[in-house]
Amino acid sequence: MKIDSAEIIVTSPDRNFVTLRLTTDEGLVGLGDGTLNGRELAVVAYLKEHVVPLLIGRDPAAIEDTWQLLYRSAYWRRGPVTMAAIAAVDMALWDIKGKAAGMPLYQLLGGASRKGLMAYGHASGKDLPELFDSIRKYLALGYRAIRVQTGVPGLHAIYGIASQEGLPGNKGRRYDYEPAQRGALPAQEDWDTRAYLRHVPGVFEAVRAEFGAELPLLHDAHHRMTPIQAAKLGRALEPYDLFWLEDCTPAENQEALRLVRQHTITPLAIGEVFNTAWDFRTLIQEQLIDYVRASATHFGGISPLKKIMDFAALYQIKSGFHGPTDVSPVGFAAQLHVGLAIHNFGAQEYMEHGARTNRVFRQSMTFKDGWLHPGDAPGLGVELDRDEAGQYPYATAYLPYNRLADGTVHDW
Ligand code: KDG
Ligand code: MG
Repeated sequence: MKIDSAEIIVTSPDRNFVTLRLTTDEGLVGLGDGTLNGRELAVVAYLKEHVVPLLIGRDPAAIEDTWQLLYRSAYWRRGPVTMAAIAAVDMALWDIKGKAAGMPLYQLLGGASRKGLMAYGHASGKDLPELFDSIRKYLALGYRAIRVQTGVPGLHAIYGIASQEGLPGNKGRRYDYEPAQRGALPAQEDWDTRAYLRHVPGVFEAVRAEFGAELPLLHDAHHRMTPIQAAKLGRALEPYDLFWLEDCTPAENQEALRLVRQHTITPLAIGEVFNTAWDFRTLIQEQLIDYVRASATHFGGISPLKKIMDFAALYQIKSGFHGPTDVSPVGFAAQLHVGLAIHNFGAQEYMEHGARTNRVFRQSMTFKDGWLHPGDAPGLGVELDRDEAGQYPYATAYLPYNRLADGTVHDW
Protein backbone atom coordinates (compact mmCIF):
# COMPACT_ATOMS: atom_id res chain seq x y z
CA MET A 1 0.00 0.00 0.00
CA LYS A 2 1.15 3.57 -0.69
CA ILE A 3 0.08 7.03 0.40
CA ASP A 4 -1.56 8.44 -2.68
CA SER A 5 -2.73 11.89 -1.67
CA ALA A 6 -2.77 14.29 1.26
CA GLU A 7 -5.25 17.04 1.91
CA ILE A 8 -5.12 19.64 4.69
CA ILE A 9 -8.59 20.67 5.75
CA VAL A 10 -9.06 23.89 7.71
CA THR A 11 -12.54 24.38 9.09
CA SER A 12 -14.06 26.60 11.77
CA PRO A 13 -17.44 25.18 12.82
CA ASP A 14 -17.30 26.32 16.48
CA ARG A 15 -13.58 27.11 16.42
CA ASN A 16 -10.66 26.49 14.04
CA PHE A 17 -9.45 22.95 13.34
CA VAL A 18 -6.62 21.68 11.13
CA THR A 19 -7.04 18.12 9.87
CA LEU A 20 -4.71 16.09 7.68
CA ARG A 21 -6.52 13.61 5.45
CA LEU A 22 -4.33 10.92 3.88
CA THR A 23 -5.64 8.56 1.20
CA THR A 24 -3.92 5.36 0.11
CA ASP A 25 -3.83 3.77 -3.32
CA GLU A 26 -6.23 1.15 -1.90
CA GLY A 27 -8.74 3.82 -0.97
CA LEU A 28 -8.20 3.83 2.80
CA VAL A 29 -8.51 7.23 4.44
CA GLY A 30 -6.66 8.32 7.60
CA LEU A 31 -7.34 11.48 9.61
CA GLY A 32 -4.93 13.36 11.88
CA ASP A 33 -5.39 16.44 14.07
CA GLY A 34 -2.84 19.25 13.71
CA THR A 35 -4.78 22.02 15.47
CA LEU A 36 -2.62 24.53 17.35
CA ASN A 37 -4.97 27.00 18.99
CA GLY A 38 -4.29 30.57 17.83
CA ARG A 39 -1.44 29.50 15.50
CA GLU A 40 -3.36 27.15 13.21
CA LEU A 41 -2.08 28.40 9.86
CA ALA A 42 1.56 27.90 10.84
CA VAL A 43 0.87 24.15 11.07
CA VAL A 44 -1.00 24.25 7.75
CA ALA A 45 2.04 25.80 6.05
CA TYR A 46 4.44 23.38 7.77
CA LEU A 47 2.39 20.40 6.59
CA LYS A 48 1.75 21.71 3.10
CA GLU A 49 5.22 23.00 2.29
CA HIS A 50 7.48 20.62 4.20
CA VAL A 51 5.70 17.39 5.16
CA VAL A 52 3.22 16.38 2.48
CA PRO A 53 5.90 16.16 -0.26
CA LEU A 54 7.72 13.57 1.89
CA LEU A 55 4.62 11.45 2.39
CA ILE A 56 3.40 10.78 -1.14
CA GLY A 57 4.41 7.28 -2.24
CA ARG A 58 5.43 6.14 1.27
CA ASP A 59 4.20 2.95 2.89
CA PRO A 60 1.46 4.01 5.37
CA ALA A 61 2.20 0.95 7.51
CA ALA A 62 5.67 2.29 8.42
CA ILE A 63 4.45 4.57 11.23
CA GLU A 64 7.57 4.60 13.41
CA ASP A 65 9.89 5.05 10.45
CA THR A 66 7.81 7.94 9.11
CA TRP A 67 7.69 9.57 12.55
CA GLN A 68 11.49 9.33 12.94
CA LEU A 69 12.01 10.63 9.42
CA LEU A 70 9.85 13.70 10.03
CA TYR A 71 11.40 14.35 13.44
CA ARG A 72 15.06 13.79 12.59
CA SER A 73 15.28 14.90 8.98
CA ALA A 74 14.01 18.38 9.86
CA TYR A 75 17.16 18.88 11.96
CA TRP A 76 15.25 21.67 13.81
CA ARG A 77 13.51 19.43 16.28
CA ARG A 78 10.60 19.89 18.64
CA GLY A 79 8.41 22.96 19.07
CA PRO A 80 4.61 23.07 18.95
CA VAL A 81 4.26 23.71 15.20
CA THR A 82 6.58 20.88 14.18
CA MET A 83 5.13 18.45 16.70
CA ALA A 84 1.49 19.23 15.84
CA ALA A 85 2.33 18.59 12.18
CA ILE A 86 4.06 15.29 13.02
CA ALA A 87 1.10 14.39 15.27
CA ALA A 88 -1.32 14.84 12.38
CA VAL A 89 0.70 12.42 10.25
CA ASP A 90 1.14 9.89 13.06
CA MET A 91 -2.60 9.83 13.85
CA ALA A 92 -3.59 9.53 10.19
CA LEU A 93 -1.22 6.56 9.78
CA TRP A 94 -2.58 4.81 12.88
CA ASP A 95 -6.10 5.45 11.57
CA ILE A 96 -5.17 3.76 8.29
CA LYS A 97 -3.51 0.86 10.09
CA GLY A 98 -6.64 0.29 12.18
CA LYS A 99 -8.86 0.42 9.12
CA ALA A 100 -6.55 -1.98 7.23
CA ALA A 101 -6.72 -4.38 10.19
CA GLY A 102 -10.47 -3.87 10.65
CA MET A 103 -9.85 -3.05 14.32
CA PRO A 104 -10.35 -0.06 16.59
CA LEU A 105 -7.00 1.50 17.39
CA TYR A 106 -7.03 0.51 21.06
CA GLN A 107 -6.86 -3.14 19.97
CA LEU A 108 -3.61 -2.46 18.12
CA LEU A 109 -2.21 -0.74 21.23
CA GLY A 110 -2.72 -3.84 23.38
CA GLY A 111 -6.48 -4.00 23.87
CA ALA A 112 -8.75 -2.45 26.48
CA SER A 113 -7.47 -2.26 30.06
CA ARG A 114 -10.82 -0.99 31.37
CA LYS A 115 -14.48 -0.58 30.42
CA GLY A 116 -14.39 3.19 30.08
CA LEU A 117 -12.40 6.31 30.92
CA MET A 118 -13.32 8.56 33.84
CA ALA A 119 -13.99 12.01 32.38
CA TYR A 120 -13.78 15.27 34.25
CA GLY A 121 -15.94 18.22 33.27
CA HIS A 122 -15.28 21.96 33.45
CA ALA A 123 -17.48 23.52 36.13
CA SER A 124 -17.03 27.24 36.64
CA GLY A 125 -18.73 30.31 38.06
CA LYS A 126 -17.91 33.93 38.69
CA ASP A 127 -19.19 33.41 42.27
CA LEU A 128 -20.15 30.47 44.50
CA PRO A 129 -23.86 30.23 43.57
CA GLU A 130 -23.00 30.18 39.87
CA LEU A 131 -20.22 27.65 40.50
CA PHE A 132 -22.52 25.35 42.50
CA ASP A 133 -25.12 25.46 39.70
CA SER A 134 -22.43 24.57 37.21
CA ILE A 135 -21.18 21.64 39.34
CA ARG A 136 -24.77 20.37 39.65
CA LYS A 137 -25.16 20.61 35.88
CA TYR A 138 -22.07 18.47 35.30
CA LEU A 139 -23.12 15.94 37.94
CA ALA A 140 -26.54 15.67 36.27
CA LEU A 141 -24.75 14.94 32.97
CA GLY A 142 -23.08 11.99 34.68
CA TYR A 143 -19.57 13.36 35.27
CA ARG A 144 -17.74 11.64 38.12
CA ALA A 145 -14.98 14.22 38.49
CA ILE A 146 -15.16 18.00 38.29
CA ARG A 147 -12.66 20.73 37.53
CA VAL A 148 -13.43 23.80 39.63
CA GLN A 149 -12.57 27.32 38.37
CA THR A 150 -13.96 30.51 39.85
CA GLY A 151 -13.88 34.23 39.43
CA VAL A 152 -11.65 36.18 41.80
CA PRO A 153 -13.03 39.35 43.46
CA GLY A 154 -11.49 42.39 41.80
CA LEU A 155 -10.57 40.58 38.57
CA HIS A 156 -12.83 41.09 35.57
CA ALA A 157 -12.04 38.11 33.40
CA ILE A 158 -10.08 35.00 34.22
CA TYR A 159 -9.20 31.73 32.53
CA GLY A 160 -11.76 28.97 32.72
CA ILE A 161 -14.92 30.88 33.64
CA ALA A 162 -17.78 30.28 31.22
CA SER A 163 -19.90 33.33 31.93
CA GLN A 164 -17.46 36.22 32.24
CA GLU A 165 -18.35 39.28 30.28
CA GLY A 166 -16.43 41.81 32.33
CA LEU A 167 -13.93 43.07 29.79
CA PRO A 168 -14.54 44.75 26.43
CA GLY A 169 -14.80 42.12 23.73
CA ASN A 170 -16.03 39.45 26.13
CA LYS A 171 -19.73 40.25 25.70
CA GLY A 172 -21.60 37.02 25.11
CA ARG A 173 -18.36 35.09 25.14
CA ARG A 174 -18.80 31.34 25.61
CA TYR A 175 -15.66 30.04 27.23
CA ASP A 176 -16.67 26.46 26.43
CA TYR A 177 -16.11 26.83 22.72
CA GLU A 178 -14.07 29.96 22.33
CA PRO A 179 -11.09 30.23 24.64
CA ALA A 180 -9.40 31.40 21.44
CA GLN A 181 -11.62 34.33 20.64
CA ARG A 182 -12.21 35.07 17.02
CA GLY A 183 -10.96 38.54 16.28
CA ALA A 184 -8.15 40.50 14.68
CA LEU A 185 -6.19 40.85 17.95
CA PRO A 186 -5.92 38.95 21.25
CA ALA A 187 -8.15 39.99 24.15
CA GLN A 188 -6.50 41.36 27.28
CA GLU A 189 -7.44 39.96 30.70
CA ASP A 190 -6.30 41.02 34.16
CA TRP A 191 -4.49 39.11 36.87
CA ASP A 192 -3.47 39.40 40.53
CA THR A 193 -1.84 36.31 42.07
CA ARG A 194 -2.21 37.47 45.68
CA ALA A 195 -5.96 38.04 45.25
CA TYR A 196 -6.22 34.58 43.64
CA LEU A 197 -4.27 32.91 46.46
CA ARG A 198 -6.49 34.54 49.09
CA HIS A 199 -9.67 33.45 47.32
CA VAL A 200 -9.20 29.89 46.02
CA PRO A 201 -8.88 27.85 49.27
CA GLY A 202 -12.21 29.23 50.52
CA VAL A 203 -13.85 28.18 47.27
CA PHE A 204 -12.70 24.59 47.70
CA GLU A 205 -13.77 24.63 51.35
CA ALA A 206 -17.27 25.70 50.25
CA VAL A 207 -17.41 23.12 47.44
CA ARG A 208 -16.41 20.30 49.80
CA ALA A 209 -19.00 21.46 52.35
CA GLU A 210 -21.71 21.45 49.67
CA PHE A 211 -20.79 18.35 47.63
CA GLY A 212 -19.05 16.11 50.18
CA ALA A 213 -15.70 14.38 50.46
CA GLU A 214 -16.06 11.76 47.75
CA LEU A 215 -16.23 13.78 44.51
CA PRO A 216 -12.83 14.07 42.75
CA LEU A 217 -12.06 17.81 42.35
CA LEU A 218 -9.43 19.31 40.07
CA HIS A 219 -8.09 22.81 39.54
CA ASP A 220 -6.07 24.46 36.75
CA ALA A 221 -3.75 27.28 37.84
CA HIS A 222 -2.71 27.87 34.20
CA HIS A 223 1.00 28.56 34.75
CA ARG A 224 0.54 31.75 36.76
CA MET A 225 2.38 31.28 40.04
CA THR A 226 5.97 31.39 41.18
CA PRO A 227 7.25 28.16 42.78
CA ILE A 228 6.77 29.41 46.32
CA GLN A 229 3.28 30.71 45.55
CA ALA A 230 2.41 27.33 44.05
CA ALA A 231 3.77 25.56 47.11
CA LYS A 232 1.64 27.79 49.31
CA LEU A 233 -1.51 27.08 47.28
CA GLY A 234 -0.84 23.33 47.19
CA ARG A 235 -0.47 23.30 50.96
CA ALA A 236 -3.57 25.47 51.49
CA LEU A 237 -5.63 23.08 49.33
CA GLU A 238 -4.52 19.92 51.16
CA PRO A 239 -7.58 19.77 53.46
CA TYR A 240 -9.82 19.64 50.36
CA ASP A 241 -8.11 16.58 48.88
CA LEU A 242 -7.69 17.61 45.23
CA PHE A 243 -7.40 14.95 42.54
CA TRP A 244 -4.82 17.28 41.03
CA LEU A 245 -3.54 20.83 40.87
CA GLU A 246 -2.65 21.56 37.24
CA ASP A 247 0.06 23.76 35.73
CA CYS A 248 0.87 25.43 39.02
CA THR A 249 4.00 27.08 37.59
CA PRO A 250 5.14 27.95 34.05
CA ALA A 251 5.97 24.67 32.35
CA GLU A 252 9.41 25.67 31.06
CA ASN A 253 11.01 25.69 34.51
CA GLN A 254 11.10 22.06 35.54
CA GLU A 255 13.14 22.74 38.69
CA ALA A 256 10.19 24.70 40.07
CA LEU A 257 8.35 21.45 40.69
CA ARG A 258 11.11 20.28 43.07
CA LEU A 259 10.39 23.21 45.32
CA VAL A 260 6.62 22.79 45.08
CA ARG A 261 6.94 19.07 45.83
CA GLN A 262 8.98 19.71 48.98
CA HIS A 263 6.13 21.68 50.48
CA THR A 264 2.89 20.00 49.48
CA ILE A 265 1.28 16.60 49.05
CA THR A 266 -1.42 17.96 46.70
CA PRO A 267 -1.03 15.84 43.52
CA LEU A 268 0.44 17.74 40.56
CA ALA A 269 -0.41 17.54 36.84
CA ILE A 270 1.53 19.31 34.10
CA GLY A 271 2.37 19.13 30.43
CA GLU A 272 -0.38 20.42 28.12
CA VAL A 273 2.17 22.72 26.47
CA PHE A 274 4.92 20.09 26.36
CA ASN A 275 5.67 18.63 22.98
CA THR A 276 8.23 15.86 23.43
CA ALA A 277 9.20 13.17 25.93
CA TRP A 278 12.25 15.26 26.80
CA ASP A 279 10.00 17.85 28.45
CA PHE A 280 8.75 15.16 30.85
CA ARG A 281 11.95 13.24 31.47
CA THR A 282 13.15 14.93 34.66
CA LEU A 283 9.65 15.37 36.02
CA ILE A 284 8.90 11.68 35.64
CA GLN A 285 12.29 10.32 36.70
CA GLU A 286 12.36 12.46 39.84
CA GLN A 287 8.67 11.77 40.49
CA LEU A 288 7.90 15.48 40.62
CA ILE A 289 4.45 15.06 39.07
CA ASP A 290 1.56 12.64 39.38
CA TYR A 291 -0.22 13.11 36.03
CA VAL A 292 0.97 13.55 32.44
CA ARG A 293 -1.13 16.30 30.79
CA ALA A 294 0.12 15.82 27.22
CA SER A 295 -2.33 15.57 24.33
CA ALA A 296 -1.83 13.41 21.26
CA THR A 297 -2.16 16.52 19.07
CA HIS A 298 0.59 18.64 20.63
CA PHE A 299 2.92 15.81 21.54
CA GLY A 300 3.72 14.33 18.14
CA GLY A 301 0.82 11.89 18.03
CA ILE A 302 -0.19 8.50 19.33
CA SER A 303 3.25 6.86 19.09
CA PRO A 304 5.07 9.22 21.51
CA LEU A 305 2.04 9.46 23.82
CA LYS A 306 2.03 5.69 24.30
CA LYS A 307 5.82 5.71 24.87
CA ILE A 308 5.76 8.45 27.50
CA MET A 309 2.95 6.68 29.36
CA ASP A 310 4.92 3.43 29.40
CA PHE A 311 7.88 5.37 30.83
CA ALA A 312 5.61 7.08 33.38
CA ALA A 313 4.23 3.70 34.42
CA LEU A 314 7.63 2.79 35.85
CA TYR A 315 7.10 5.58 38.38
CA GLN A 316 3.36 5.06 39.08
CA ILE A 317 2.58 8.29 37.21
CA LYS A 318 -0.74 8.30 35.39
CA SER A 319 -2.36 9.93 32.39
CA GLY A 320 -4.47 13.08 32.47
CA PHE A 321 -4.52 13.85 28.76
CA HIS A 322 -5.38 17.36 27.67
CA GLY A 323 -8.91 17.44 26.24
CA PRO A 324 -10.15 21.01 25.66
CA THR A 325 -12.25 21.86 22.60
CA ASP A 326 -9.15 23.01 20.75
CA VAL A 327 -8.15 19.34 20.50
CA SER A 328 -10.35 18.26 17.58
CA PRO A 329 -12.58 15.17 17.73
CA VAL A 330 -9.81 13.38 15.79
CA GLY A 331 -7.13 14.22 18.37
CA PHE A 332 -9.54 13.45 21.17
CA ALA A 333 -10.33 10.02 19.72
CA ALA A 334 -6.59 9.33 19.46
CA GLN A 335 -6.07 9.85 23.17
CA LEU A 336 -9.20 7.92 24.11
CA HIS A 337 -7.72 4.88 22.36
CA VAL A 338 -4.41 5.35 24.18
CA GLY A 339 -6.19 5.90 27.50
CA LEU A 340 -8.25 2.76 27.11
CA ALA A 341 -5.22 0.64 26.29
CA ILE A 342 -2.62 1.76 28.84
CA HIS A 343 -2.53 0.39 32.38
CA ASN A 344 -1.71 3.75 33.99
CA PHE A 345 -4.78 5.73 32.96
CA GLY A 346 -5.75 8.46 35.44
CA ALA A 347 -8.50 10.78 34.17
CA GLN A 348 -9.55 12.26 30.84
CA GLU A 349 -10.46 15.93 30.46
CA TYR A 350 -13.64 16.25 28.44
CA MET A 351 -15.03 19.51 27.05
CA GLU A 352 -17.88 18.69 24.76
CA HIS A 353 -17.59 20.01 21.22
CA GLY A 354 -20.38 22.11 19.74
CA ALA A 355 -23.17 20.85 17.47
CA ARG A 356 -21.56 22.22 14.29
CA THR A 357 -18.24 20.55 15.15
CA ASN A 358 -20.04 17.26 15.72
CA ARG A 359 -21.63 17.55 12.28
CA VAL A 360 -18.25 18.10 10.62
CA PHE A 361 -16.60 15.27 12.59
CA ARG A 362 -18.83 12.22 12.98
CA GLN A 363 -17.58 10.27 15.96
CA SER A 364 -18.08 6.77 17.28
CA MET A 365 -16.89 7.86 20.73
CA THR A 366 -19.48 7.60 23.52
CA PHE A 367 -19.95 9.29 26.90
CA LYS A 368 -22.24 7.40 29.26
CA ASP A 369 -22.61 7.54 33.05
CA GLY A 370 -19.39 9.53 33.26
CA TRP A 371 -17.34 7.05 31.21
CA LEU A 372 -15.81 7.82 27.83
CA HIS A 373 -15.21 5.08 25.26
CA PRO A 374 -13.66 5.50 21.79
CA GLY A 375 -16.09 3.02 20.18
CA ASP A 376 -15.32 -0.03 18.09
CA ALA A 377 -15.20 1.38 14.57
CA PRO A 378 -11.95 0.49 12.76
CA GLY A 379 -9.10 2.98 13.24
CA LEU A 380 -9.78 6.16 15.21
CA GLY A 381 -13.53 6.00 14.62
CA VAL A 382 -13.95 9.54 13.25
CA GLU A 383 -15.24 10.49 9.79
CA LEU A 384 -14.87 14.01 8.41
CA ASP A 385 -17.69 15.44 6.30
CA ARG A 386 -15.82 17.60 3.79
CA ASP A 387 -18.94 19.33 2.47
CA GLU A 388 -19.95 20.32 5.97
CA ALA A 389 -16.36 21.38 6.80
CA GLY A 390 -16.32 23.59 3.69
CA GLN A 391 -19.16 25.67 5.08
CA TYR A 392 -17.02 27.06 7.91
CA PRO A 393 -13.98 28.97 6.65
CA TYR A 394 -11.01 29.77 8.89
CA ALA A 395 -11.49 32.80 11.15
CA THR A 396 -8.54 34.54 12.81
CA ALA A 397 -8.54 33.70 16.52
CA TYR A 398 -6.15 34.37 19.36
CA LEU A 399 -5.79 33.15 22.91
CA PRO A 400 -6.13 36.01 25.42
CA TYR A 401 -3.22 37.36 27.44
CA ASN A 402 -2.91 38.86 30.93
CA ARG A 403 -1.73 42.19 32.31
CA LEU A 404 -1.18 43.02 35.97
CA ALA A 405 -2.59 46.21 37.52
CA ASP A 406 0.64 48.10 36.73
CA GLY A 407 0.50 47.04 33.08
CA THR A 408 3.05 44.21 33.17
CA VAL A 409 2.30 41.28 30.84
CA HIS A 410 1.75 38.10 32.87
CA ASP A 411 1.39 34.40 31.98
CA TRP A 412 -2.10 33.56 30.78
O1 KDG B 1 -5.52 26.46 23.82
C1 KDG B 1 -5.34 26.61 25.18
C2 KDG B 1 -6.23 25.65 25.91
O2 KDG B 1 -6.05 24.36 25.40
C3 KDG B 1 -5.96 25.63 27.39
O3 KDG B 1 -6.09 26.93 27.89
C4 KDG B 1 -6.94 24.69 28.06
O4 KDG B 1 -5.65 24.73 30.06
C5 KDG B 1 -6.48 24.20 29.38
C6 KDG B 1 -7.07 22.94 29.87
O5 KDG B 1 -6.62 22.48 30.91
O6 KDG B 1 -7.97 22.42 29.23
MG1 MG C 1 -4.85 23.38 31.52
